[in-house]
Amino acid sequence: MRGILVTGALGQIGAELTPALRERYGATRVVASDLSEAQPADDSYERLDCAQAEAVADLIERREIGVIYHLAALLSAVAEERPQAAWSVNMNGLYNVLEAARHFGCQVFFPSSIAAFGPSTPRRGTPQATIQRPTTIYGVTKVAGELLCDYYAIRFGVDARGLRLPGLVSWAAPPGGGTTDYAVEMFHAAARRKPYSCFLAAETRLDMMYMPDAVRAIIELMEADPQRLRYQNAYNVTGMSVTPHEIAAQIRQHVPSFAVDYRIDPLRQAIADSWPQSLDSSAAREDWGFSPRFDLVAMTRDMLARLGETTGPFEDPISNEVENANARFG
Ligand code: NAD
Ligand code: AKB
Repeated sequence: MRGILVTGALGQIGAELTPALRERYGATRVVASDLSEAQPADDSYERLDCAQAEAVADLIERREIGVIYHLAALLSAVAEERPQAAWSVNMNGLYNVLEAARHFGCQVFFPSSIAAFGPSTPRRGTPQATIQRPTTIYGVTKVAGELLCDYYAIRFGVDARGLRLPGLVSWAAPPGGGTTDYAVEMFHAAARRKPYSCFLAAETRLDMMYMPDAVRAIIELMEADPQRLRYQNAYNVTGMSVTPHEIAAQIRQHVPSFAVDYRIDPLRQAIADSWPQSLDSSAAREDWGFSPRFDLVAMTRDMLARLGETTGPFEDPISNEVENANARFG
């Protein structure tokens, strides 16, 4: 059995996808890689800068890699601050991975994003095939990445598959500098009984998905029967369509004292305003059975429970006071 390589494995997705792959395919088969110099005692991790073509090809040959989950990228907000670096990492990194995949016959997973759409895209029920004219450098690299994967599939027969992921909410690792990070930050603040200043406006509606659904979708797509994949690369997937106000209200079901104010960051607000509000994921459902399990209610319950395990038992001082008062006075 050839190995499995995860690039950008120390990021938000890699922190949960890598253990899931190890559990499913065997710990020794999965090589995690990222920029960090960290050297674990075993050979489960290798430092790899994806922008270095020779290093990518060398690792894939040396470790006899057959499948690549290519997660390394700069996310939307960071990319907008450093557009040249974003082009280098997101585009040259993908090109190097696809070239190595062509040479060594690897299957490739490429995560696209809701950012691959732009202001001229229909914002509600955004179709699988529609206008893609993003106005961010991150979105430009995602559309170009989708097209490059298609090209390598058609021209060279590389089995390159991908999802257009919405904002992902998770507890295991912090998000890496995106526009949807506010959702994760809100849960962390609530779990620490802190107020939160949201950088997007209260009514900004975007697609989101809980990480366990994203990890399952990635693995299901990669294992899907290729004959059934009409699109192969860049399937729309989503778990919920929510606003900061709605997430905060759901958190208050568990933490009644949770306070949010809105201090809008014009850069990230402009990015969010250019993205879809609700993706149509019917093609993913029909072609390979995509079916998310977490809605806002289930995700909120699970996030707060998981964060409670790391920050201590989940207690809200104000709701406790109310409960104590009720207990005292009947
Ligand atoms: P992240 O920022 O948390 O992690 C990215 C990782 O890539 C980091 O650990 C970073 O060190 C690494 N990296 C950066 N430059 C590198 C380079 N030159 N070579 C090797 N590694 C490098 O990102 P994430 O949230 O885990 O996202 C992974 C992928 O999924 C990205 O392509 C992102 O665009 C896509 N995606 C993420 C989301 C989300 O909400 N998290 C949504 C849609 C798409
Ligand atoms: C970001 O906000 O940049 C990411 C994404 C939706 O691609 N979370």
